[in-house]
Amino acid sequence: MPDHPAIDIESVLKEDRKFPPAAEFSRRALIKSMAELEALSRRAAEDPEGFWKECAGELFWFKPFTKVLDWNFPWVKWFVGGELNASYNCIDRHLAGPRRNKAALIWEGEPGDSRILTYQMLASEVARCANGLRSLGVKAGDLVAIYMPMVPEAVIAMLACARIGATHSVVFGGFSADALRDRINDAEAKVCITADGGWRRGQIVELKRNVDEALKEAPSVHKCVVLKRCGNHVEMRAGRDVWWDELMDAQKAVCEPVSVDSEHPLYTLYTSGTTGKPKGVVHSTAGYLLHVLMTMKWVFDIKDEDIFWCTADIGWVTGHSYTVYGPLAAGATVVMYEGAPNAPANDRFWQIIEKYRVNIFYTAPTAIRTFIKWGDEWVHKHDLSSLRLLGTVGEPINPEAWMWYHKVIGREKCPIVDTWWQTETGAILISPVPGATPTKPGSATRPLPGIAADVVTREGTSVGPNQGGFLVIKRPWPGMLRTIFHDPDRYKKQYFEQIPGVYTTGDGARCDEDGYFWIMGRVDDVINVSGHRLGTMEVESALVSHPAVAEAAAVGRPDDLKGQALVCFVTLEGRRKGDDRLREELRNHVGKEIGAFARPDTIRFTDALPKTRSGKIMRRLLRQIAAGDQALGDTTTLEDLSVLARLREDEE
Ligand code: 7RM
Repeated sequence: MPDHPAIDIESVLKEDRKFPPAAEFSRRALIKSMAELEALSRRAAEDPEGFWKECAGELFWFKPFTKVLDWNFPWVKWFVGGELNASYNCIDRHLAGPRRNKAALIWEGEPGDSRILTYQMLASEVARCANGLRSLGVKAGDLVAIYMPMVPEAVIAMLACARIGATHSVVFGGFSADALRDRINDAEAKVCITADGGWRRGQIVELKRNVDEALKEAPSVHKCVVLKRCGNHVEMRAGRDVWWDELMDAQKAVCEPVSVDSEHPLYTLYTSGTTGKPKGVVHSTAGYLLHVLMTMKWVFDIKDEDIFWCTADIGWVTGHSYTVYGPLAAGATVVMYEGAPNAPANDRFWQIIEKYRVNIFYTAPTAIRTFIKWGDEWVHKHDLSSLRLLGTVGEPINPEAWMWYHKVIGREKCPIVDTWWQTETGAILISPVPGATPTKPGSATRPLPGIAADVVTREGTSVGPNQGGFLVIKRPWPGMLRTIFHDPDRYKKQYFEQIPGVYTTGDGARCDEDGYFWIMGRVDDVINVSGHRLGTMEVESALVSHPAVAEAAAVGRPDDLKGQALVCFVTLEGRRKGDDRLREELRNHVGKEIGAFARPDTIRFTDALPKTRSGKIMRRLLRQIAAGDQALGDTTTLEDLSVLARLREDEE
């Protein structure tokens, strides 16, 4: 573990704009005012267990729990003694009323094909798949790897696992054979579900070929189910590989759900740690499901008539929580899109919103910055008037991008929920509640009811308003991770031993005079320039506020004089080229926005930044490049390897 010096991240940027929710939005919202929200938060703070117990009435239980919380630091159990089934909660409970015939899934393939599954259709498909998995020997407690494109069958497979009490491990379809192999082996998955391929920018991503490669060194897998999506040629290994269609066609369309314990592991999901070795975050059934369901209501204000679209791939946690479990537990209609945002052209997302009249749209700041770069004309080609609420997740959103989202996509009418959470937290912890919270561009605003977030020093003492520090959570919450698969020690060390008595998020933050949280970036990325400890977010925000800059990443390079020198990697708007004059202009701009001490020492122009597959900038790699390191360590989570090669080519 990196040792964090007694942290004091200095906060250097000021943002004063404030946007109250429109009266019309508040009037129709589930939570209609700040007074109502504050009452809920107060109730939760005074009696957390009573509060969550009341919330738990929103789930359907096969057997009621006898105790709300069992907190044996750092091990937690929620809703002790209760039994339920996640697929029952996401499907069957909606079949008794009019939701039976409601669209659960509106799916759009990249080539333009589309499918709609009602809740009843989803029920039948999930039952067939559950029976199919059973026929392959999958039992409660077994692990199933899912390596699929963004197609309805991926959701069906997840829910089918849940139905029979199997724990799924979804591996993002963009991962390589090696990355897939490591994840399968760590999970010791018995069965792997995949497809011949998936569409991405008109090309076929050959998933089955990667699976074949991975399974050469993954002895735990004895069966592989293959969905025909693209029709590309695949090798089928006799005795191991079965076609999805052939397996499912032979099954009955009903399947009794298995009643599992509240704490039964619903899924594991791998996230890359700082050391590179992926860790399998384990989520429970009851606590997780309750937390995603409650945030669908509080944060997304979900209504029966809404069409909800979260653009995240199901290979990462946002897809699990806000394409699958959250919306379906709420009985909502979700949009799911298979391909790239620029296939066939840069307006694909806007075309989809117009086509299905999407009401709630949830995406990542990295995507928003890309849309800005592509130009407003792509947006203006489409009627986005159906949108009533916008959301972001994944990174701090710089105020520039927030304002663009607000004006160009939201037509200044839609509240923006900037939602802070992590794979480990399971669901959203800090976010505006759209009918209540006035928003400030760049702030995730306040913790949700029942969430005890704080900003503290390394010793665990709360810091004052507007002082930077460690973002921590002081009490357990239902959706929190339960352990790291096969590595309980790492769970303890990484999250509960950095700062005494609390959950450490690894993010730096400050809390302003209104109790609003401003996430300043990962603590490991803090840059120490002549004793000033700078969060990456603020330097990057300052750069992006310059009209020539599309995206920026700030890192430190060892420097004898200053401790660290500030190195900024910058991509420019449109076709603009960088030169020394612009370099000087950008240095001055940051100096003016933040202060002379924060003037970047080096500005490097690049056509792209290295990012993870979920769009987060990989500052660790940039740090190494800035320092001139030759070996870059683990790069398996990198989205586009060629970015690195290009970055190193134009090293100064
Ligand atoms: C959901 C997800 C978690 C990390 C987290 C932060 C960053 C996420 C925001 C954010 C500022 C946000 N899971 N992060 N959301 N930073 N504002 N609204 O992203 O496990 O992949 O990443 O992402 O650093 O710790 S994750």
